[in-house]
Amino acid sequence: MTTLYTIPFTCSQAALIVARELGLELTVDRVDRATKVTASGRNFLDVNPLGYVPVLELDDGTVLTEVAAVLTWLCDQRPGVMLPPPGTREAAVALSQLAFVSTEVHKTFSILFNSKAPEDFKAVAKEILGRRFAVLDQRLATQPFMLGESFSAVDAYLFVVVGWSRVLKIDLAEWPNLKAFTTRVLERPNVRAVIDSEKVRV
Ligand SMILES: N[C@@H](CCC(=O)N[C@@H](CS)C(=O)NCC(=O)O)C(=O)O
Repeated sequence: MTTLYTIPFTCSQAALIVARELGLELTVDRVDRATKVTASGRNFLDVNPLGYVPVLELDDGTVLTEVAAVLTWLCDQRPGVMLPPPGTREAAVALSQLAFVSTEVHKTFSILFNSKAPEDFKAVAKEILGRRFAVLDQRLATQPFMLGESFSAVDAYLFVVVGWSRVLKIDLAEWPNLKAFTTRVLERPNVRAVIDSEKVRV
């Protein structure tokens, strides 16, 4: 059985959403952020020496890190449902959007959560994030989801990272289409179920 290592309310939530939407069965092993010991008692640093989630450990022992790779692998188990079929032009667009969410949005948020980052650096990061939000807002002005009419793995990832705005008190009013997108995704029963499951202590 494939194991997904998670920390609640971090980017690993996107993998939980995608797995649930696709009806994939996974063993979920939660990582304690402070001790890096998992709920099953493993030293998570033996799985990923960098200590971050998500990590997918496949049944043959292959270890996959990086949200974009983890989501792509999950989607490849049900090709064409939450990402376009591999090798198509649409798949290249999807990869470009996954990479954008990862490198331009997620990693800019990471600066804002870094307690060692100086305040003036955080102010610059916030400004950059605003410019990225503007591009997303424009994209979502003409279509409900990042790749068009249907909910995809890109949306799951974007939803999770943009959700961190609430914690950081970044008001999304300036980007109404992006704000409406988060409400739209939150209405999905599978998304609600994942959020509720992450609130439960294990
Ligand atoms: N480059 C990695 C970054 C993953 C990442 O930043 N994970 C964060 C949660 S969103 C994490 O596990 N941080 C370790 C910690 O909080 O201790 C990816 O794209 O998956």
